[in-house]
Amino acid sequence: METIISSAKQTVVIGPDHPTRIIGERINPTGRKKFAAAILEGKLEVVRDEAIAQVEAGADILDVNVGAAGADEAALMPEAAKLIMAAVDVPLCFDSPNPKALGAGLAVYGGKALINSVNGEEKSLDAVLPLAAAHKAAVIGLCMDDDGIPGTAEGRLRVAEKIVERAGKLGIGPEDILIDPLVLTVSADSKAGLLTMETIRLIKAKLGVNMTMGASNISFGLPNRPVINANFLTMAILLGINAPISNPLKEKETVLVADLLLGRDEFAMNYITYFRAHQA
Ligand code: THG
Repeated sequence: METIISSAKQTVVIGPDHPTRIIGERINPTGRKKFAAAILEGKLEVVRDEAIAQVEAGADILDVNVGAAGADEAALMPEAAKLIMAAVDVPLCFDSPNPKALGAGLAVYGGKALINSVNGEEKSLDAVLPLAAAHKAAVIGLCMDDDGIPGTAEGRLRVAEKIVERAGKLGIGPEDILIDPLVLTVSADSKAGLLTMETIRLIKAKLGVNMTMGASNISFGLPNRPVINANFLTMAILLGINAPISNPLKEKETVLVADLLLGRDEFAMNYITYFRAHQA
């Protein structure tokens, strides 16, 4: 199962026989007052700077979320995309709950994008899957539906199955779907991490699809977040997450080491090459 994403200049293949791909999370105003304020004022240089920093740190794909409170996402998304495409070569992942913003980003994009995201709600399936089909984009499917986020791995699997089935009816194959098991913070529910991991294992076994997740969600509200994120990422990669949404400035090494230890880095070439390029 290979998911192919591209920009005008680069192709990224996601799959079990490839290195784990990092979808850089940092173009996102959530929890970042200055970044949100800059976006609202139309100062999109912050977006470009964050794109360059993440690619230098080893991001393979960039998530683009311009959803600051009060922002006109449908206007900002294509502007952000154009700036990012002019600055870096990696493919983009358009992240918005607003189908208009997704469509506006896709309209200016020169490649095969990743859409973040569709979920099992009828409204979402009806709005987002046709966009993915029309633009021949791949899409992230969140394991939640009209009844909310299921509290069991089996419940989340059922939502994933529904998304795959409905996508298939529009000609979107399972290779163009990344399922997100959903990550909630472990500070609010001590079983949140475990439930995500059980869900990854079940969905991998039953559907065999490629998978993503918002890794940093696990540590909201806790001190020393990178160490929590790193351990969680390692476990999730072992179980089948192959394209986590994460902070490459903090977690690139974690991902390289996970691949090294899981036999996905022959002669440790990726690990060694990264350290040659990044050591002071
Ligand atoms: N699944 C999918 N997409 C997603 C998520 C998901 N997109 C958004 C989010 N969740 C993943 N992205 C982030 C981005 C940032 C943070 C967490 C997840 C984060 N930011 C710091 C904060 O809020 O405290 C701020 C960092 C800083 O100040 O530098 O934690 O689950 N499909």
